[in-house]
This record gives sequence, structure tokens and C-alpha cells, in this order.
Amino acid sequence: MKKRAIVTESSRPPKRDDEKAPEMPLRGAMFETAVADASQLPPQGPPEIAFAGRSNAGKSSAINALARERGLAHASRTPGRTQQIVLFDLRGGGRLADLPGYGYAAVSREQKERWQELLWQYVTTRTTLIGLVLVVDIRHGLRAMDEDLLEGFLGSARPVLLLATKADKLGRAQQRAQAAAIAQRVASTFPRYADTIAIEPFSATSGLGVEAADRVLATWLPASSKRG
Ligand SMILES: Nc1nc2c(ncn2[C@@H]2O[C@H](COP(=O)(O)OP(=O)(O)OP(=O)(O)O)[C@@H](O)[C@H]2O)c(=O)[nH]1
Ligand SMILES: [Mg+2]
Repeated sequence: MKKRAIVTESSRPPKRDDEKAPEMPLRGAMFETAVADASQLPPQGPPEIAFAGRSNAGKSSAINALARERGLAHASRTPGRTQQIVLFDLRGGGRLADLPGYGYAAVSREQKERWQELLWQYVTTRTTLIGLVLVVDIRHGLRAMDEDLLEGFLGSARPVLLLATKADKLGRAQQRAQAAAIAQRVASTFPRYADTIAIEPFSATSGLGVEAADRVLATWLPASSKRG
């Protein structure tokens, strides 16, 4: 009789905690610094991934969902909560930036211009920025300022992950319809960059799209910056 290999718990190699790291690139992120002015940014070094989007879109919540850590980035019901660039160290050696939101009407014009200048400077001049995560409310899709930002960022062939978040606010059919509408809009506005922009329906609340986003972000980070 043929002997069958029996795999028991003890004969499997032990699972190391960090073996999972490449699939969850934001897990274990640690606060590094927060800056209100581009001149305060730390010197460019490790590859950076930035989360941008309108005020209250859900950037900080998306970061927390991907980091699997509730209070890492400060999320708030009050729009304009993240007024600085907040940088986090990624366990794999990269860096993560939570960018100030734009488009919130109730702050002073002067303040708005200050944040937007900071955001624009960062996105257009930071050469170590390897990819942009653009967070939009799935119910609203891309607004003019989101398109302006994409316009400024694209052109360098760096990838974009568009998270259509708060999907939990819609039913399944509406989620699909909105995601398709967003994809169509992106394709018609940025026809040359269809391959550069990945679109994922997302929800920090339900966890929808979290693993898909992990997979995209893991491909951005160079192998050298992954733990393994
Ligand atoms: N239902 C639902 N609410 C969400 C989701 N993501 C964020 N929110 C809520 O939306 C509000 C804004 O979320 P934040 O993550 O603070 O948004 P932000 O883009 O970081 O905002 P600013 O820092 O002000 O630019 C909070 O009340 C969150 O709880 C989501 O996926 N589903
Ligand atoms: Mg925020």
C-alpha cells in the first residue's frame, strides 16, 4: 500500500509573524512626524506612498483600516481634521503620508491656501513619492480638485490607487454602478493613464476592498523594502 504523507500541525514550519508583512504593507506603521510646512519635511529617502483626497473623504480611516489599527491616523467627523502632512514609517522600510484634505469650504481662505500649497508642493516635487492613493467618496466620485491633483501627479508614470470609499453606504448594485461610473469618468478624463490607475470600491467600516488595496500597495513597494 502506498504511504500517504501526513501533515500534522507540528510537521509544518512555524508561521512567522512577519511572513504576512508583504501582503499587509501598512500593518505595523508607526507615526514618524507631522509637518505644516514643506520646509519641515524630512529629507527624501525611503519610497513614500501618500493618501490624498477631499476633506472628510475618509483618508485617515482608510489608512487605519489598511494598518489594522484603529487610532493610528486621526479620523474625525469634523472635516479638515488632518491639517498637516503626517508621516508614518512602514515596517518594510517605506514611508506613508496622510495628506491634508482639500475642498472644505468652512475654513478660512488663507488657511485653505496654506494646506493646499503644502499638498501641491509635496505631490509635485517629492521624487521619492512612488504612488498616490486617491480617496474619493463612492457616492460622489471624482470632483474637480481630485482631477486637478491627478493631473499634477500623473505624467510621471507613477501608479494611482483610487479608493472609492464609504461603499457601505450603498447597496451592492449601487456600489457596482458607482464604481463603473467612476471608472468610465477616469478613462475619459485620463485616457492615457488607464493602466496606471487602479480603482477599488472600499469601506473602512465593513473592510470591503482592504485586501485588494493591500495587494496593489504591495506591488508598489520595491522588494528591498519588504520584510521577508
Ligand atoms: N460609513 C463610513 N464612514 C466612513 C468611512 N470612512 C470614513 N468614514 C467617516 O467619515 C468621516 C471622515 O473620515 P476621515 O477618515 O477622518 O476623513 P479624512 O479624509 O481623513 O478627513 P480630513 O483629515 O479632514 O481631510 C469620519 O466620520 C469617518 O468615521 C467608511 O468607509 N464608511
Ligand atoms: Mg484625515
